[in-house]
Amino acid sequence: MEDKTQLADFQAEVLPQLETHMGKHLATLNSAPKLQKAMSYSIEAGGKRIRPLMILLICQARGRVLDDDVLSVAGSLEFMHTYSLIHDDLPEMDNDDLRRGKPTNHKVFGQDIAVLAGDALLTEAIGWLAETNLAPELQVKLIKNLSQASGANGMVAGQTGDILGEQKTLTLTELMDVHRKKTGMLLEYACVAGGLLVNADEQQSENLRSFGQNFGLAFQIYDDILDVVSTTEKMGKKVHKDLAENKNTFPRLLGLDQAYEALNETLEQARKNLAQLAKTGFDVTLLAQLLGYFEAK
Ligand code: GRG
Repeated sequence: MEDKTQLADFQAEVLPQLETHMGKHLATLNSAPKLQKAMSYSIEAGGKRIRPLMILLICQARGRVLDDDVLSVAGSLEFMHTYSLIHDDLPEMDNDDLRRGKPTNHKVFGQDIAVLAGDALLTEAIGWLAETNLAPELQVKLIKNLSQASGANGMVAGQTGDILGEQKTLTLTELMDVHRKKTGMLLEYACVAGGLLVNADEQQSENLRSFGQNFGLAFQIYDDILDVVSTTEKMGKKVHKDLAENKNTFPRLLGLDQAYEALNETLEQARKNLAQLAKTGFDVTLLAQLLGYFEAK
């Protein structure tokens, strides 16, 4: 079991800085009051902040000061992620009433404003990167990577595959492709962005990207396992949730034991990535502690 004490201290120190930084940036937008409130509502609703945290952890691992530019790159990613959640919750998609323990954006502000709040967060996520004091070439690389991770061949493609896949049982390859795009690519981007911020060399960048991919896959397998081990009522009987909802999940395709095995193998790969990074001067202590997120609950 990973010791998470130092990671908890780090989170307690840097996440409030990130919240303040995002709040300040939102305030500079000075948009129409209802739109402004809707954007702030979903950002302030919280969440684990795993994606920006990964960027901050990679900078910490290389001793880079967590200055305003680093916080902006981290905040920009959280804006992108939050837009995806607002849109995912809409009646036309998952039709959810609750997100981050609060009523969803469209429940509070209406569907029209929720669509627009998501659109604005998406656009501002990109624009924010161009407003940093980072070197222009670095800004362009970040913008290109974030656009690719979230756009027509990234997260949006994954969401499309997920929606179309609801009509049928996906193969394992198809399921992995959907998850890699829908959830994995933003986590991978977090590691790529971290690498760019610490000026990683080719081999380090490759290991960071691979760590992000393995983290993303583990994140999804873990999420699916949590889904199946929780139960839900159907016609008065307790049944596994994913079976009740006929969802495409790893445990459904592989069986629960095999899904746990796949999770452990993926985590092992992620640890190997960290071991490689450690050989080239990264202090991976806290990044390793982040893998404790996947402990059995
Ligand atoms: C609408 C374009 C578009 C994309 C939506 C990410 C996504 C695609 C949908 C989210 C649906 C979902 C519940 C996916 C499972 C894994 C996941 C991404 C969970 C949410 O991320 P967390 O757990 O959330 O990091 P917090 O609230 O902690 O930020």
